[in-house]
Amino acid sequence: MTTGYVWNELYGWHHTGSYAGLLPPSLISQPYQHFESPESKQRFHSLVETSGLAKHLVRIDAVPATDEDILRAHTPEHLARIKSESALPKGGDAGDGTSPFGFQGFEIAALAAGGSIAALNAVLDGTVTNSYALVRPPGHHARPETGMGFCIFANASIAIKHAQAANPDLRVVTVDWDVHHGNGTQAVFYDDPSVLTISLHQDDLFPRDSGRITERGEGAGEGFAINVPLPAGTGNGGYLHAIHEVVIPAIRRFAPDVIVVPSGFDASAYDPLGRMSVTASGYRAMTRLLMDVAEEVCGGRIMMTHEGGYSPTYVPLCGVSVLSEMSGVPVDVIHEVYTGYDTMPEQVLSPWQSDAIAAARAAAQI
Ligand code: 9RB
Ligand code: ZN
Repeated sequence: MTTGYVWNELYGWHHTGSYAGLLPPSLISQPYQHFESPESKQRFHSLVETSGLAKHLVRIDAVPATDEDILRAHTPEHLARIKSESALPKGGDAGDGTSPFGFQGFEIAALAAGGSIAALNAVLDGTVTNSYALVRPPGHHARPETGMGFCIFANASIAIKHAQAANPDLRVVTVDWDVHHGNGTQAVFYDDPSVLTISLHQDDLFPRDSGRITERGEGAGEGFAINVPLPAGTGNGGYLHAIHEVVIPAIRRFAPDVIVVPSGFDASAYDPLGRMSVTASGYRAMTRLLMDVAEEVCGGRIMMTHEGGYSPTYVPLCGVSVLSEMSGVPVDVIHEVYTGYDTMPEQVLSPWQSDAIAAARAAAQI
């Protein structure tokens, strides 16, 4: 078994400017960084190198997505606007006023989409069994007509549509474990029965009023969107229960050719933007469960593409835990640090979490 890995130094150069988290700098908000800064991603890549994992992975080169690739998921107006703002000396914003990018941000966003394309291609052509695209900027909030939530282009969707252009029969399940709703991926495939989108997320966090269990797809795609909104505070017990109760049965029933995971580590106990309690070992256990069901239905084929995760110190541990599980390469250092949250009470499945998961399962008619 081999695991592919994408990283490009330019992902660290995507420039979200001078903010104080999400606030523009002012006399009451001292200029600092935007939440979506390079830190967590660059440090994740550093740990991939320093842990020794990198030498066991197959490094995959990102190639920029072409206009044709991007236009499979986006409107010509969105692409044109990003290109023109990207040519301005101070860059622009992907659509909602909180998703800034710098001069030539278009080129980096196209390289992020291209990294996801390359990672999925490598899995589908058998170069590797599974792969992780550590790309930036993220993509799962980007809708056909706009970017939002720090996302410019819909990286996972663009990769899936690229693969379907070569193989129109390709059927895909997406399992989005970022703490926020994968609304963009859902929107791209909402009327499309060839892609089952599943999102686990903190209930009504971001975007607001999005990701409810009543959102199930439309037209030919009805029943091919599944949402599992989880109460704030959910930890490993709740997440693993949701995977067992909803995600695995849905994947078995759909029997995809490949599983794509928009992978955010902002459901972690240390994340400043989410209020969930997943730990590195929780992310590792979710990876194991997805690998087992992938083995059963699609030859183990999984591609993960990076989304959110804003703890500079903890994201690398979650990421390397996932990559260690995907590749079967043990990384001991993970077990020696930051394990305190693994035994906290919030890791145990609560009745209100299991009720929420049962409701999501019933809505998905599983
Ligand atoms: C808006 C605001 C946000 C936007 C994005 C995130 C996280 C994204 C992520 C969190 C909060 C505010 C639109 C504040 O990690 N996705 O995976 N908040 N955005 N004010 N307004 C008007
Ligand atoms: Zn997120």
